[in-house]
Amino acid sequence: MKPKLLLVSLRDSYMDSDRVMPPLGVMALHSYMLSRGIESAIENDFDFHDLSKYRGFTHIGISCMTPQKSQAYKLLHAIKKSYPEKIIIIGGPHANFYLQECLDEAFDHIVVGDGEFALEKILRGETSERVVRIPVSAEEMNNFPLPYREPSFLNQYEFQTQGFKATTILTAKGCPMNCAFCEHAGTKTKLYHPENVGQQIDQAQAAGFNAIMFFDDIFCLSKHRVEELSREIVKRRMHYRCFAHAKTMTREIAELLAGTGCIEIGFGAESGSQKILDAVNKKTTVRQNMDLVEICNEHHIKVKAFLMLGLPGETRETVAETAKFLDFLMSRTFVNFAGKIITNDFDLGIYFPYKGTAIRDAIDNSRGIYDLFLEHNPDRYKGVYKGKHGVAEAAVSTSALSSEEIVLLRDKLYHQFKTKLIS
Ligand code: B12
Repeated sequence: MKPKLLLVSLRDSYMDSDRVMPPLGVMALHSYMLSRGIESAIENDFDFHDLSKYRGFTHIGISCMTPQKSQAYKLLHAIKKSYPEKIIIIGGPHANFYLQECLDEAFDHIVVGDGEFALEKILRGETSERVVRIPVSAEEMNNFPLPYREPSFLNQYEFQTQGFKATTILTAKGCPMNCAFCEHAGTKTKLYHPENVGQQIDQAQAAGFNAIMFFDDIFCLSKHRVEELSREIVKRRMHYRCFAHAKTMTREIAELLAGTGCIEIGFGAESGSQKILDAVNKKTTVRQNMDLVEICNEHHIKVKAFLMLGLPGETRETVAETAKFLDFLMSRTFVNFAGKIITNDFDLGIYFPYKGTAIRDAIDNSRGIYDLFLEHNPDRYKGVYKGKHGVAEAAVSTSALSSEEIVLLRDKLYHQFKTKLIS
């Protein structure tokens, strides 16, 4: 029988909105399958009440982040009950990092890592392996068709950056840094050619977007890379937001960014405590974090800093240092690209110990490296750093702070500094 694929992007009822960032993984797989002559459709609002609509599909591919796992399992059980012959495949970050949990469920296949070749092999019936891993090289990735960005689909998602209607693009995959809290630590870096990024901007422009949110961790990897990318962006006269790193930010890079339409950067400041930055192998200093803020603001670029409480070694003193950093960040006002006086912004989550991170692995293997304790069976938690209305849950504690104290301290800082926001 000819394969017919349904790709499911799950909903996130626990987030403020799940119609902000489009599901890039699913969009990449969909256009790849179409280019290979395989029938494929995307479902981003799965209807649990009427499964008969999915009768015609032979394969159901679910893309899953760990907080979405209960929905993925519910979908699996519902389909298998009504249509046991359908082949159900799970992929995405949850399949990568929670492989054993996925194996314990009745998925026919679990795809670890890149999905394009693996899923094609499954659809063509060329593998009977349950776990399928077929990496894609940088060259292959650059030869794939562009992600599916049909305006009617893309326009269901919208991210606003300083009043501009934005959508997401990745300029690279992987991250060379080795932060102990991240699953992507030390993964192979694969860059998209600048021309490929340019074509993706064209797709976004054709769909009516006038700003881009570059979502990869390493947009500002080096001056050379920023030059290459900004040449493509400036041709299209788009405003943009990207991620930066305190280790690589310089005045020259900030000038390049500002001169080519960058109005905002996000960066992982993580903590205001040097002790904690060192403990999680961030390889940056609090001073570098402050310099990044100053340099960007001087160039009219707004900074959104991402921080967490509940990292190893957290104490009331380290929380006070984070408060000091937030005070520095949020007390500054500066003139943005449009001549308006505004403030910076931040997000403050609570560290969630996902499997696949150096911290979680060390604790699971009883290596006493970190001053961090996990609640009994932390994976029973949903696993969001920040959910609806900014609410965060804590599955961690330290020798100085209980999980309840971490939540209270986080809520206090969050509300104290969010009131300073001028946008
Ligand atoms: C964009 C992004 C988001 C967007 C999601 C937009 C969306 N609708 O998809 C937003 C901002 C909403 C988001 C939110 C969160 N995110 Co996020 N996010 C990312 C980010 C930066 C990029 C993901 C992406 O688009 N990649 C590009 C595509 C092309 O790659 P991909 O999705 O991995 O897909 C490929 C393969 O995985 C595979 N694949 C994917 N799906 C499927 C399905 C099938 C059937 C198959 C066969 C294969 C397959 O094939 C694809 C193509 O090769 C990653 C980090 C990263 N650099 O990957 C974190 C990341 C995925 N996020 C993470 C986290 C922790 C979160 C939050 C929990 C944070 C929070 N607020 O608390 C929330 C959870 C939201 C949720 N949905 O549950 C973790 C996930 C950890 C985990 N174990 O699941 C990551 C890995 C970051 C990290 N290092 O910690 N995130």
